[in-house]
Amino acid sequence: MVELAAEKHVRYVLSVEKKKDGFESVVMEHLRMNGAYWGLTTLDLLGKLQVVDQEQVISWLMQCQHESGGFGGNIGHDPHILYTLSAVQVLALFDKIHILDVAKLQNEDGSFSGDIWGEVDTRFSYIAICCLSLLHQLDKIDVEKAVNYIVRCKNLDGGFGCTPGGESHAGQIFCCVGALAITGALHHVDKDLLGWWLCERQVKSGGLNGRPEKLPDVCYSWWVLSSLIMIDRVHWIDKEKLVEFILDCQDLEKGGISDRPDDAVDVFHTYFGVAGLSLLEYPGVKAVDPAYALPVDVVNKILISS
Ligand code: GRG
Repeated sequence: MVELAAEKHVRYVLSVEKKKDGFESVVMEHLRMNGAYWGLTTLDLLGKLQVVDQEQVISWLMQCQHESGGFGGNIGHDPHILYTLSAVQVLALFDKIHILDVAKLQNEDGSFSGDIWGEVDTRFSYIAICCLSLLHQLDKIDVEKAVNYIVRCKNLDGGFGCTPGGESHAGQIFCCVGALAITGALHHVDKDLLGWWLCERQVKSGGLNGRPEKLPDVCYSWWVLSSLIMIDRVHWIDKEKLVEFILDCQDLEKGGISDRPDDAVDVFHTYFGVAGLSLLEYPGVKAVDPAYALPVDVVNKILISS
C-alpha cells in the first residue's frame, strides 16, 4: 500500500501560502482565514507547526477582527461566524486564545445566524458552541434552547439538516453531533439509526460520500468518521479501505491531497485527508479531537485551564 507522503504535504501547504499570486491563493483570498486553519492544523497534526512564523500569522489574523468581535475571511472583509471559528482555532493552535463575543448572533428560537444579515444554519450553531466552549463562555448563550433547535433539525433517517426539515447531509450531521457532544447532549441522537446511515456512506472504492447516490470525497473522511466516533459506531465501516482511498488521493510528486484519486489537490482536502487519517490512528499523525476539530493536546490544554 502507498504510504502517507507527510514531508511532501508539509511542503505543499507551505508553498500555497508563499505563492500569493497562484491560482489557489487567488480563489481562496476571501476565505484565507479558513485556509489558515486548514493549513496550520495540517502542519500541527504532522508535527511541523514550529516552521511557521507565529507572530506574522497572529498579526495578520488580528487585523481581520472587527469591533463586534467577529472576524472576516481576510483583511478588509466583512465579519462572519464561519471565519470567526477558524480565527479562534488558529489562536488555539498557538496557545493564544482571546476573548470574543459571538453570543449576539443567537436568535429567539435558539438557532444562530452567520452574520448581521441573518442566514440561519446548524453550521452556525456548531460554530457558536465550539467557539464559546473554547473560550470558556458557553454561559453567554441559552444552551438548552440551542440544543432544542438542533434537535428540531433531526430527521426520520437519524441524520440532521441545515434547518428543520432540511435533507440529512454528513457535513450538517458533523455540526449537529459535534454541538451535542460539546454540550453533553448526545442522548438526543438515535445512535444505531444514525450510525447505520453514516456507515452506508462508504462506497466500493472505500471512500465516503456525504449523502446517498453521491460521489465519494476525501473531506467526508472527516465529516462522517468524526460523527461515527462521537456516537461510538466507527467500527461499522471498513477502516483499511478508507485509509487506502485517502492515500490514493495524494499527489505523490508535489504533495497535497485531492477530493478523489487523480484530481487536483487543494489545502481543504489536504487537511481533511490528514485529519481523517488521524481519526483512523494512522502512524505518525497526531490525534485530532472529533468534536473540536483541533489536535487533542491543544483541546486538552484549553479545556483543563479555566
Ligand atoms: C471546524 C471542521 C470544522 C468545521 C466548521 C463550516 C463547518 C463548521 C462545517 C461545514 C459542514 C459541511 C456542510 C460540510 C460539507 C462540505 C461539502 C463538501 C459540501 C458539498 O456539498 P454538495 O452538495 O456535495 O456540493 P455532495 O457531496 O453532497 O455532492
